[in-house]
Amino acid sequence: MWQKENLQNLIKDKMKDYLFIVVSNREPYVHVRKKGNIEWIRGIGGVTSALDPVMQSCDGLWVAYGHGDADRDVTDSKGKVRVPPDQPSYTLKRVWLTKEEEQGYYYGYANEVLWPLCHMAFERPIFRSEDWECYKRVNEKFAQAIIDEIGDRKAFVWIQDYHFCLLPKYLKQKAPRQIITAHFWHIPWPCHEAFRICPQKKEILEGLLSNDLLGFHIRQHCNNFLETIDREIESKIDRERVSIIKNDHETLIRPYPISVDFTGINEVVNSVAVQEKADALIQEFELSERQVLVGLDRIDYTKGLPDKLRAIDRLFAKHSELYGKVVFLQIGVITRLHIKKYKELNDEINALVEEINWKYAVSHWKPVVFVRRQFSLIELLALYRISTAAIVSSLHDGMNLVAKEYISSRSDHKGMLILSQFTGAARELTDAVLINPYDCDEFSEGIFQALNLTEDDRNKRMIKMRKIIHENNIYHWAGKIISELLEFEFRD
Ligand code: GDG
Repeated sequence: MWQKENLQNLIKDKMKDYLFIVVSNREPYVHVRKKGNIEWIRGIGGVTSALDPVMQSCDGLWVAYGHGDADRDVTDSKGKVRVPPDQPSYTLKRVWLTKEEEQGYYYGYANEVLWPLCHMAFERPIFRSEDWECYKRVNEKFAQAIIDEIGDRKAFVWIQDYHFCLLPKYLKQKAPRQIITAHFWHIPWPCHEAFRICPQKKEILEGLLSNDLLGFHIRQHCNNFLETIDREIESKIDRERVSIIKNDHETLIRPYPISVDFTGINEVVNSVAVQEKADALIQEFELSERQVLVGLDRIDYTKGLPDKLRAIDRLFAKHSELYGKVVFLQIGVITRLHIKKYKELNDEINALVEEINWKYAVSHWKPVVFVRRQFSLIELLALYRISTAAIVSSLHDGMNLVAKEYISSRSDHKGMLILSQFTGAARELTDAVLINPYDCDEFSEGIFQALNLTEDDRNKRMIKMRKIIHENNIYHWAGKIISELLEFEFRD
């Protein structure tokens, strides 16, 4: 079984003569100014939570956009700083972007085109040619930042996500013999019919085909990608090797389901700190003697938050015996608020919460508590542990790490996961209560079922799911990708 130590050893043995570089938009650590002092926080989001333990194991270089208001104060002249700040073990190199670049590349092309294009959530992408030009410029800027670090060395570069479709192409153009790239696509890859509307589709696909290895969470996303290439790009598809050959260059296409640090979570979850935080949450939100349903999502239209609230509404409409006995506690951190759709979603959520509480609340009890502050890891684990069940209601999700964190945190074998069948995680976690978030009746029935499971049933299902995540943990994910990456040989 892959654990932190295997990964460390693999990297120490095989990577020693090379540079190992991870590139992502979001940085793992952000420096901010608070009351005149400089403080640091961990970046939130799936990619960061997944890769930080991997980088700590191998002392690599992480290249990311530096957006904290004190980021420049702690870096050297090349934008570099050692992290984690309290236990430095690898280097973070920050790339600086202007407001216009952030707008066009991040909010514009990445999040108003590629994000809605790849998620089947029926949100229309907004194509603006100026955003595309900006996206290309920023990809070029990242390529130059990486090339500056590599010098005359050889490097394995591991690119994260949909912000960097053109980065592999630029890197290979600048240093064809020195770089081998793997690219992991953290969101779904849609069917060809959905993708073909994109005006820049050919350049995006050609950019991605500059990679040596291209990974998705599940086989279906790989198949969708192969079909897209088949229909759009002149190339040869090798179905045996599952690869695409274009202009004598081969790109391997592989499924790697991302996961969480199961062992790490289990080491922390039984601590006194988590127990104390659990008690504090019970007191703060008046949860004593009540069944608690929990949710934790970025506020994003793909996460199905209005659908989750409507299912809660239906649950109370059908089951008045639950009044006063069940509370739904949702943590939701606001992201991408500069995008109109996200503002509207936020308003829609506020209105739904207010309406549900107005309908059902009685003295000393309201059915929904919506908390908008960011939780620390300790609080997050405490939240998971006080629950009867957690609800993940994504309309479409590459994987969903909250689902896997939740299962990992329940070393007591209690709790239950109510999980949308449209998440990548649903492929592995078949013992969860699987729901269709679009079907309000079925969804609310699923919640009711999860509240009323026998202890024995709960136990058996949790044990099975925990075994799966214990084995397919984050080190397994990273280990598989890095092992495959190391098989490539640099061109002479
Ligand atoms: C993308 C894909 C894929 C959230 N709020 C807090 C907090 N978080 C952490 C969670 C979890 C992560 O953020 C969210 O990860 P998800 O996987 O659920 O979702 P995305 O951000 O959309 O991630 C997704 C992922 O990439 C990885 O490939 O699974 O499909 O969309 O780790 O715990 N963490 C803390 N406080 C919060 O308030 N500490």
